[in-house]
Amino acid sequence: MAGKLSREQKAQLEDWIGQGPKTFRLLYAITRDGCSAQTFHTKCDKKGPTVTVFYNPSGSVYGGYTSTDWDQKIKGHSSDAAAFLFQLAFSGKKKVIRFCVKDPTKSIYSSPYCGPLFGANDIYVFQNTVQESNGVFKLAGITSFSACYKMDGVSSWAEINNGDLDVNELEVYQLTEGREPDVQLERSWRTVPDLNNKKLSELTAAIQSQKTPGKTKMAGYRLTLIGPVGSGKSSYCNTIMTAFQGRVSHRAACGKGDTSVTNTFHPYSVKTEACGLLGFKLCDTRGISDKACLDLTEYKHLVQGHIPDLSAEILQKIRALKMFCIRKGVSQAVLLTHVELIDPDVGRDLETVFKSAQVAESVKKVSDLIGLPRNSIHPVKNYECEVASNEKINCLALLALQQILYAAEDGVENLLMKRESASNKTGRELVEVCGSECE
Ligand SMILES: Nc1nc2c(ncn2[C@@H]2O[C@H](COP(=O)(O)OP(=O)(O)O)[C@@H](O)[C@H]2O)c(=O)[nH]1
Ligand SMILES: [Mg+2]
Repeated sequence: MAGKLSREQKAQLEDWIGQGPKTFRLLYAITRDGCSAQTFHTKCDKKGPTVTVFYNPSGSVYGGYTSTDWDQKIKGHSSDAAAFLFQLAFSGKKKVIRFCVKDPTKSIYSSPYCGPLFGANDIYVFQNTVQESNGVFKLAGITSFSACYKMDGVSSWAEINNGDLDVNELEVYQLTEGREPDVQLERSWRTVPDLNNKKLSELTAAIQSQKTPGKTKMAGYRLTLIGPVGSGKSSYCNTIMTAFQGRVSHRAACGKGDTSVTNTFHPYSVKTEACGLLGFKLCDTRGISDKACLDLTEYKHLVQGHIPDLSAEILQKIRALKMFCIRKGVSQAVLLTHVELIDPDVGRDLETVFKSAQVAESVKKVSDLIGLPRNSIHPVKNYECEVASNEKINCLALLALQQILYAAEDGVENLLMKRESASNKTGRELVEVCGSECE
């Protein structure tokens, strides 16, 4: 088990601890090992520097670092001037603060009856054993504000832990000097064929021949790309057009900035010499930012066929979108863009994408965040600096497109069945794709 801490979060901790890169070895995880003071000490005592991390149901991540040993035999405080508490995320959003120790003589407290305990109950996590209920451990410990740690930047524990000590996971990692080796899984996390020209021809042929279900009068599938500004929605349109036309496409305007380069809802048809217009349109939308909440009414108009300007949105609202799409029978998938930036190996060779532990971790994270199954999440790398068509980039983009079209087909089949059973009701046939920016 690799643990839930992302590479970016590990890098932040390394930065705070100083003295170069560290290897994080997961010693203890309450979902795996049970939440018990005894197990914590059995697994974590006398292991040197450790980091304890709490993950709560609201999406907050926080914890404590100590450079000294946990040791139940001490039955008291240990001194550690290097210890600190930290915050890595609050309510699903990145928020990084380090809280330095102000009374190093009381940095941590070891006792056979207690789980990890920092300060004079600055975080007193749990006693004895805690049972899990519906995926949540109610730790029922104590959090004393600013007893032995300087809580600069927050005014209460509620700004760190959302007001309680409920967690879905608590992990303790042992830290040793030296960089973690880049992890390549022994077996691919998704079985896919090699990304080569042969596969590219197969994918192109399969997508070109994919028809909309015969009984509908629909002209084709509309694949609407929704996601944050800069997540790569317009670039994905270009990547798909590149894959079919054999040279890099610039039809959709792309770019970086706070506001969207794409100003309107723009449907792109794809034409090939062999087949003419293909049976889908890629609908590029303005990016959504987190400056304001998503206006769900606007979105409803969008999925019901009207074309408004999308205003701003916050990520959590994607879950509301998801539920809305489920109710409307709209199929959904996620494009995990910028995949080559997740893992340097993937950047060097896109072929390793399905063997990369970091990519697998990101797919899992997106799946947890949005609440869609992992097989609805498709890693892609868009054309960005490349000026020539590349079979691996094309294959990855078309593998995603093919799965999205399958989901669309299934969605329409469901709608047709519904229509048959409620004969005079009209159905709507649409496919939704949520763009997602990887970390
Ligand atoms: N490295 C990398 N850059 C990308 C990728 N996708 C998009 N970009 C870049 O990210 C920026 C924003 O992309 P864009 O498609 O305009 O995002 P949009 O706002 O979602 O339409 C552009 O500079 C793109 O070149 C990707 O997969 N990898
Ligand atoms: Mg755009």
